[in-house]
Amino acid sequence: MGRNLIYTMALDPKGATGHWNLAKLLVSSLLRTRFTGDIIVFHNSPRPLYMVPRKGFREIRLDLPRAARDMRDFAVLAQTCKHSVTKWIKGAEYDKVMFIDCDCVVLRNIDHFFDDDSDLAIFSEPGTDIQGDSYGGYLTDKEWQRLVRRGINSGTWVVAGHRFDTLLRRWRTTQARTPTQICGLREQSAFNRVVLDWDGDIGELPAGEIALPLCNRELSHYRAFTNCAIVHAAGGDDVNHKLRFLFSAFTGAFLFDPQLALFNILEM
Ligand SMILES: [Mn+2]
Repeated sequence: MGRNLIYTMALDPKGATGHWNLAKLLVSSLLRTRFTGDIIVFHNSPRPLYMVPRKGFREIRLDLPRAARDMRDFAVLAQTCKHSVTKWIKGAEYDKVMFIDCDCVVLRNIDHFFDDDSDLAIFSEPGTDIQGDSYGGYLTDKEWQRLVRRGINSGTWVVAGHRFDTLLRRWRTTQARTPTQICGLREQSAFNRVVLDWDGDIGELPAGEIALPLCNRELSHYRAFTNCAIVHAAGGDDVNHKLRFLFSAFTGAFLFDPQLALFNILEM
């Protein structure tokens, strides 16, 4: 068995710290749950995530490919960086590579996400149709009319290391094309296209272990997300809103005890 890798992308507008902190919550949650693989965070802050290095964790400075014109342009550029990392990550060195959006925390160990035999494991969101404008921007007309399938989230997937380059190259070239349908999220729509055309075994990440409580009503029940392995704050609009929610998920999972010791220290 080779080594596994998780990477995420945390880019902030100049002077902002929102995504930097989201990534830190995510990495801390992975380390607290004893993830056994390597972790890489790409970020654009001069400040390191941790003052004390963590074993198996690396941070890489990455700047936007060009200056952003406005906040919307910034978000598009930042999302595009998800598939621009083959210079730093050599997929063949790993058994599996997982991408996790930085607006996620893990509530328990996710080593088993890497056990699947398929060479691409994805998360199809419950209660969605791939024709939604978040997923279906690159569907053909026929698929738009007839394909029955859930939309695929581009924020959590695992690929076999030897196919990592292929996946990212296809994702990048697809996204460079003009969408063929109504398209809200171009990066995620391009990912859906690549999965539909994938020439290999496709698996689903463990059912019921990924929750999107801020955008998916199927999983919005409190128990549904507190029992999940990954909580993904997709659709949480503003970064501070996501941070507040994920901070509460993190503290609920890792800093809670029935005597509320931490709270009582702070509220002496
Ligand atoms: Mn996300």
